[in-house]
Amino acid sequence: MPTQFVPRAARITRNTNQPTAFGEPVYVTRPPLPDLDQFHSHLEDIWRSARLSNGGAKHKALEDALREYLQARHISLFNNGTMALIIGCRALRLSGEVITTPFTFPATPHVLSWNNITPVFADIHPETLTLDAARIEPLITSRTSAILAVHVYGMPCAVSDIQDLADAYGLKVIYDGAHAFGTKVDGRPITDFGDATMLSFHATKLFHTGEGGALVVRDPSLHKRVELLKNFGIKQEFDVVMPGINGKMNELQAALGLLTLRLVEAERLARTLVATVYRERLAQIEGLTCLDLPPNVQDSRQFFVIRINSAVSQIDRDALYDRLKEYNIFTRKYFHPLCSQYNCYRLLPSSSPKNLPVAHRAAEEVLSLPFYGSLGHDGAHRVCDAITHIMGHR
Ligand code: T4K
Repeated sequence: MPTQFVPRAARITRNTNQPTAFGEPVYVTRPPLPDLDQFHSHLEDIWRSARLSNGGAKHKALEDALREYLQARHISLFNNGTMALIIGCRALRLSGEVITTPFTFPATPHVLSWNNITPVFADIHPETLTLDAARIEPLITSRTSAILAVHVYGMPCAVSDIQDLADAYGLKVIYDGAHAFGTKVDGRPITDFGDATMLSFHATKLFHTGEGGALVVRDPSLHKRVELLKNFGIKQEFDVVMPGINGKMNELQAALGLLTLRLVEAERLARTLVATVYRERLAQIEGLTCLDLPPNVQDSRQFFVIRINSAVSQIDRDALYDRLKEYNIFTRKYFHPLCSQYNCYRLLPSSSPKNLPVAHRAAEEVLSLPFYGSLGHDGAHRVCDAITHIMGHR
């Protein structure tokens, strides 16, 4: 009789009484890195051509590869995601006020400030933690020009509801998709929604170019404006048509991207295995829930986020964050504090905590766990051992 297959997770019996600390610090992420010899070979090409920036061969090759991988109509590469978003707002000619989420990285409202636009914070949805479409409408004024929503942790925003509102009020929609590389909704690429979507290729991202980013748009004339704005507004030699800036990705970044793109699928698979261990083990803990994406969504696998309900659990999120350091595990409280709590935004009328109760609660409860392929099955179990030891079983 053939032996029945027992998944490895089920075979391992763990002593959760005395978990040991990791020998090396375990951070929230670790970038997938290509073979150094392969990178060296790209460097040799670059050295031979003496073309280091301004749309060289590597840049062109990466742009083509990403356009195909992301099924994007028009893509522009940038030196970082923040610059892509700054230029996206500029190219869409946004002004006045833009409605956005406080539950994000500070770059999101900052790009509005860099465009002399006032961010207006709306509360988030209690389950998806993305901008709550039902909270947007009451904040629309005659000064509102757009909605800037974030696919936070790769969770897609309520794209249909947001588009309906934008259509009804004549607003633009721009998405911060820093966490949503490769996310799909019902098989449709996330970059298909809204007027423009920014992607971040920072070292901490699943797909990265060290520093880098992109803006994906659907309208060809918008794409032309973005391309001009990211290169000083230069149309051709002796002809500068608008006050642009320098947002260009260089050849070294693009070369790294060409190699990293080949690692994405394997990395996503390895992260899926880590996520499986986390989900199985952490479900046993009282007051701890894992953030789940709907079944029709292909997960970018950028983050693994848990929420701690301190009314039920034995300790709160902050205590767990601190105690995990004893095991050499460095989690992150993405995104606490809220952007509306920072000095530069806290005096805005929309920053009042009474307008943002769901976001305030989420910011107290979320914790991003170490999440990268090389953490592996055993590493994921050791993280769970530590959490279980600190928080206790159900
Ligand atoms: N919008 C949203 C919603 C974003 O989350 C971000 C960036 C942006 C816009 C802006 O996109 P970019 O302009 O950055 O393209 C990190 C990243 O710097 C930032 O890109 C990212 N979001 C944010 C969520 O995380 P920090 O300050 O938390 O990074 P840091 O240096 O503490 O790194 C976290 C951990 O990652 C480290 O403990 C170790 C590991 N790490 C980090 C780096 C830089 C590595 O292993 N290797 C590395 O090279 O912001």
